[in-house]
Amino acid sequence: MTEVMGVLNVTPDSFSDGGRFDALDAAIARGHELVAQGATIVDVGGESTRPGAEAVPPAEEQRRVLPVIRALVEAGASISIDTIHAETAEAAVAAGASIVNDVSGGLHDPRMVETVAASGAEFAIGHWRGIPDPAHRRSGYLDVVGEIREALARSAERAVAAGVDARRVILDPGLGFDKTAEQGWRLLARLRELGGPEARILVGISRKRMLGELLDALPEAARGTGGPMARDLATAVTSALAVRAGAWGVRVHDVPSTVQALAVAGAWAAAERAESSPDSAPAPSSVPVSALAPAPTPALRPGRSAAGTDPVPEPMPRFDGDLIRLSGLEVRAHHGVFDFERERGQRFVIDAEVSVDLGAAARSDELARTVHYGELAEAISAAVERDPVDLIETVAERAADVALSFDGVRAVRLTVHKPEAPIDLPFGDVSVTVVRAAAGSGSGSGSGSAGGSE
Ligand code: PMM
Repeated sequence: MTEVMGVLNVTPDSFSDGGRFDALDAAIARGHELVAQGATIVDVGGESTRPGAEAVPPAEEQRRVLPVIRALVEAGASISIDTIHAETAEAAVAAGASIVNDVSGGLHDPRMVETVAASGAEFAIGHWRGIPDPAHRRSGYLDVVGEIREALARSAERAVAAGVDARRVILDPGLGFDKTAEQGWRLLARLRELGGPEARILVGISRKRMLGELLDALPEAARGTGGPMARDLATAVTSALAVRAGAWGVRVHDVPSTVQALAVAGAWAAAERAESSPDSAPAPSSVPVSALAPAPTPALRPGRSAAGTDPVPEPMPRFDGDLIRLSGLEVRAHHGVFDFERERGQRFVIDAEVSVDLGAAARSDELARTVHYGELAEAISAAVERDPVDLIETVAERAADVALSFDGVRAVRLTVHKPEAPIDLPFGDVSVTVVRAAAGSGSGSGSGSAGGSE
């Protein structure tokens, strides 16, 4: 499902809302409106991070955001707190926020990573090189995608070392934050390369200058009304393309336009799936926004193209459309290369996603037309408990094979975590992921168990 993060800037100096929502009631009403329009998360911020914006002391930031968060959480909304201050993050999570959205990725406030770890919140890590410089004097990159991927990985490692669960990390390229428009477009074009295949990538393009620069090059009569709202159509189109390119979520000011763009792209993606698998065509009228899944993504192997710069794409099993996700399945088993691992056994944790058409089951409400998740859990558990092997790769392969044997399963992405692995350094988790397609599923290369592992 695509996450649509609706922006709620509770700031008098906000570029985007002109300060209209700085009064408490109006801010809460705006939050409700964002949810009604289709926002799955409301991103509440009390300090603008836009270039040139005035710094706000954390106490004032909290005065602005905390009552809004409490009221929206009370009404059942899912909230992220947009802050670079640990103190505000801590108070916001205590008030009910479930995501800390830090555009500095924990770099601005040295206490941030420990605070997020202790709070148990999800952590959206933005790429940042300091308080954004409107003159772009810090926008020099030799390889913008590679450098930002590495910087995000470093920030994520710091967070995990401080105790943040790696599965709770979200990565954001930080468009507009010390990046030129050209660099921003390159990042979008290679979005999937910013993290591993499991990474959740958040894109905040909304109303940003890179869109303004693009629109300024159009004939005047095509540009619309001017002002930040004139960028909402371009925001919606770019956000839908970003999701198609692999984004997990998009952060936007104008939710309806993006929800509409996602619905269009979702209908398109559903039709593509129907074309590749005629029996599973969903009724076009029932395509939800969440049907939009990233286009089949080529895995990247470290080779180079003839031009010498671009990674060479390798076919991967097609893994889009409806999914059943089973996560955190705990199994005790005796795998590993050391004798003590074989003797004592240890905990393995499995996350599995099976790609299966859920349309028939959803319409008929019949269990027989879907994958019974209880049976799936038991089958995977039994496959993991089997005779000991050295590698978690082997365990993952066995479990994926079992998942593929369920009727209707077209592909499986399965991760085996070994959180108690014998590593002599502090670490959060180690895991392997395999992605496999059913033979004859029409997925990816389509011949037998095709796919890659990381
Ligand atoms: N951009 C702004 C603020 N918060 N959060 C995330 N995760 N990603 C972004 O790109 C981002 C953000 C810029 O400020 P605005 O709210 O005034 O647009």
